[in-house]
Amino acid sequence: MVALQAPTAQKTATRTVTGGALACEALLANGVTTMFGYPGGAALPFYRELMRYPMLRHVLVRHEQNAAHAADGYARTTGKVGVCVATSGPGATNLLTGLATAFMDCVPVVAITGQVARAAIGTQAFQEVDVLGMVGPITKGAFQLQSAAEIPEVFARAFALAREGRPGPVLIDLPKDVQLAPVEVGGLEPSASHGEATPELSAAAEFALEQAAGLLADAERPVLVAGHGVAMAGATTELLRFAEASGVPVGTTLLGLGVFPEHHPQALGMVGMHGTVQANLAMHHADLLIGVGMRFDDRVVGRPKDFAPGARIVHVDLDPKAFGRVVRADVPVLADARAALRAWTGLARRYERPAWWARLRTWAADHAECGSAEPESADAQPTTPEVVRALRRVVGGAATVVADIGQHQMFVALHHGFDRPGQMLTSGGLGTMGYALPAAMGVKVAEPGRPVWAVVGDGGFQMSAAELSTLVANKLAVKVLVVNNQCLGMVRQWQELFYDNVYSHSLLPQPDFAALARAHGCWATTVRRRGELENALREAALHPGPVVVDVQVPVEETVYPMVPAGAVPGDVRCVDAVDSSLC
Ligand SMILES: Cc1ncc(C[n+]2csc(CCOP(=O)(O)OP(=O)(O)O)c2C)c(N)n1
Repeated sequence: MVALQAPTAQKTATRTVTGGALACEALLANGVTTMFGYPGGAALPFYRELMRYPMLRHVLVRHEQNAAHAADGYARTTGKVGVCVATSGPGATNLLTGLATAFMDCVPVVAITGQVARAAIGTQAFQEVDVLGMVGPITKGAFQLQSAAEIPEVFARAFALAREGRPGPVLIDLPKDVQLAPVEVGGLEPSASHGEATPELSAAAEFALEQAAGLLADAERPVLVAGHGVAMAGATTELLRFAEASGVPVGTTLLGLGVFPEHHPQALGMVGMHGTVQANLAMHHADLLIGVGMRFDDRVVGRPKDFAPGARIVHVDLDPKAFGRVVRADVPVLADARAALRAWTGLARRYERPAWWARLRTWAADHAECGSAEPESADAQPTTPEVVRALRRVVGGAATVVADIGQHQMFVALHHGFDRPGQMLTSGGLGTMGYALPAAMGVKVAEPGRPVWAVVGDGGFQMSAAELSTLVANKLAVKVLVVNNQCLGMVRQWQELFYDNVYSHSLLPQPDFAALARAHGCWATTVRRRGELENALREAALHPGPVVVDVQVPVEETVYPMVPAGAVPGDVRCVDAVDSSLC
């Protein structure tokens, strides 16, 4: 719990408002225009006041978890802090998965929860939970208000905390009596600016970059892996300049997809468990590995002690805790990605390294068709790679694609092709099924003019399908593409490869999704044959409202390439389960 002094700002003409009203004004003062939420008893004073502030748009969701995911999608798209609201008790606990999702992926979100009145806290009152106790590990901070007078200062601190450094979620718990309390206030000044200039480099970072530049000049087999931090720092132009100035090959993490154009001749594609063969082999055989704005998480690294065995590792990150957490950092560079890449470009010389490029190109050419075979007959069910490529043809590069979790997510990452940051959103760190549909809703609220597609599995779709009603009620033309393999595909894949083909609880009976979508008021269609696929997607894209396209794909698909769990990127496989020889 954080207790604060009453604000000392100079007041001009004073007014008396309730804490709930002051919370609304504090949201406005922090640049908020939109929030996603769900009311309940302990939040009702705030909700009463909200109706007096038409400048604050509130989207009423169907489950609080989805409010957090929508705020997350809104934040990832706008770069602003996303806001979600819930009542105490079950409302607050329902937010937790969404906050953990945002925490893992460094997404700035402020969650406001109602709380029972202060006198009742600690008495097991109706709908009382110790939400501050619960969110400690999944937020950057949590505040419980002790008086209405604290609201402006606590809100300003919470928004600043959500944005600064490694961004993430922050929770503000508003006891009901604090929302009801009258408080005298002066005029509230909106906070000056929510944008950020490029941070300066420290002397230590400059020195580390000089060392790194020396290593790069000497390296014969360098590779750079760019992550989400590049997007968050707004450093894609700097990355492109650095890559072209130095000639280094570039891979991206799952959350880094789009920070380096995938069609660039130096692009290797995605690294990690389902990354491309060339990107994974490049990491394994590199003599210099440069990680920029990425965490070296286990899905990228595999077995840490055997990761990139011949490489020196340069790690650029603005979070000092990232260094050495999973793999060694021979040269840690504590810096914002934009500032670091800009400075390093000034030190870089271009080396062609023909032998290294010959190996990279051979790996890419040998495995170009990996895992993407298409059936011959127009009557067959389409494969998921084929569905993803058709989607790309239909939507072009303009759409934001929000992928849920599972096989379809990896197929999207591998086969769509991403050229700009923010073009693909997904829950990378927590891997939260049910994320895509509500996050796409947040994206659509943020950017109504941009096509937004949620690509979901039949499992994940059933976790958030109720939000179809929110889409309809708010006229949000999100397009939902259900990749329907009638099973929990990624679970089924692991059971096939590692659990003796015992399909324990992974086959998924399901309703008629098109009928379900129509019941919510969406336009919907079902695709059973590959010959129907592209037309259905085109029709869906042209429809003015929310749509659901249920595409039935084979049950027994397997995502390749794959680095088996516990292996290293050099063990990447590009073959079916029967022939499990290494590449
Ligand atoms: C909330 C949640 N529960 C369970 C999991 C574990 N999990 C990961 S992928 C997956 C299967 C997803 O199935 P589906 O949504 O149908 O997508 P598919 O893999 O078939 O493309 C499961 C259960 C998870 N990631 N998130």
